[in-house]
Amino acid sequence: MSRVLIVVDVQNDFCPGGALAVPDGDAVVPVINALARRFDNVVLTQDWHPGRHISFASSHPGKAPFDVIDLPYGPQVLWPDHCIQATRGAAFHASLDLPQAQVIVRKGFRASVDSYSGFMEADRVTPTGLGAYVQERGLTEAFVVGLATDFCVAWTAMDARRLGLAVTVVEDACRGIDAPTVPGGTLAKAWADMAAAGVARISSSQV
Ligand code: VGL
Ligand code: ZN
Repeated sequence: MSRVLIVVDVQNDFCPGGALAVPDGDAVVPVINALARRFDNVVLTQDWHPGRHISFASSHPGKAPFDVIDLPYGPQVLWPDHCIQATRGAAFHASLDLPQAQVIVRKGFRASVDSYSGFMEADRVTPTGLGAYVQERGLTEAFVVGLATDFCVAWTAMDARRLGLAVTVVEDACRGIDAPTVPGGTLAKAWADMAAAGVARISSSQV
């Protein structure tokens, strides 16, 4: 099988001190750097929002981060402003050391639609191009790592399954937000949804 490592959103705003900091988010960096040495194919995703974005609570008067609203494409969790195009917060973590990465897929750059997945925007019809890339390159097995486990990692992993790839999430190379927007929190739900979709879950020592 031809393997690809998909490194999701290891950006300053998702690390401690960032606008949407994932607890312990920067702990994934050394794990991912080491893991990536064992892959011929490495792809990065980068959350890349315009200054006003539909996923920002600041775009909806009276709403606060972690409120959920209904949009034409479904429910949308609202977030603090984050990963604004070409800001320091949107940059990759300075210690992420992946010179071998072949492709950087930016997502969430349309003001009126969010994109957790590296493959398909939240409207579920607009592709990013990553699906065509993996198919044209003959990549059949995806390992997904990065931030955040329960949003962009999970959505990317499940979309990779929909494309027919074998998919594994490397748990110690991910960290989650665990938003209280669903009973039991979003992290447990994401792991359950991924398991139901046939996504495998391992630690980096098992890769
Ligand atoms: C993400 C929330 C909003 C993520 C991106 O990378 O998981 N989460 N934008
Ligand atoms: Zn975002």
